[in-house]
Amino acid sequence: MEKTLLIIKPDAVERKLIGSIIQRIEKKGLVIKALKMEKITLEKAEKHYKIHKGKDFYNDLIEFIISGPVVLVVIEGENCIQIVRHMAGSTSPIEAAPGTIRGDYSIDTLKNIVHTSDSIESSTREINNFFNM
Ligand code: 3AN
Repeated sequence: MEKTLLIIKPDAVERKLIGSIIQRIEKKGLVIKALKMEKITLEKAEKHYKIHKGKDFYNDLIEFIISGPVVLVVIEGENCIQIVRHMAGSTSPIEAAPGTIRGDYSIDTLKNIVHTSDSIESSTREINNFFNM
């Protein structure tokens, strides 16, 4: 069965949005397979965001994702990668539609509440970076 990684980012944890975000996933009918809260290491952050290395926002992105605890969630369900990406909404706060997680909770491109895997290859790589499963 398809799996995806959702990261509830430090801004969302600080703003006490963990429950609201997880509730959306459960209400949708997806299954929470694993869940943990931790402050991720610089090494794991760099591995996770390696495709963005060299971009102008890379250093800010790394600094932000290790700035406080995150909640790492492995979600399972048919087509869950695309479903959870639609639920997260666009990266741009201008385009993130109301009703999506980012559309409802963020006006910032960097501090945008959640990360979600964008393909089967990245979900496998990302889940293996944070979980033994
Ligand atoms: P998404 O998370 O929507 O798949 P990516 O993979 O393009 O977006 O970018 C990864 C993360 O980098 C975003 N979630 C956001 O936090 C940050 N980011 C992307 N583009 C920008 C940008 N132009 N300025 C600042 N931060 C950005």
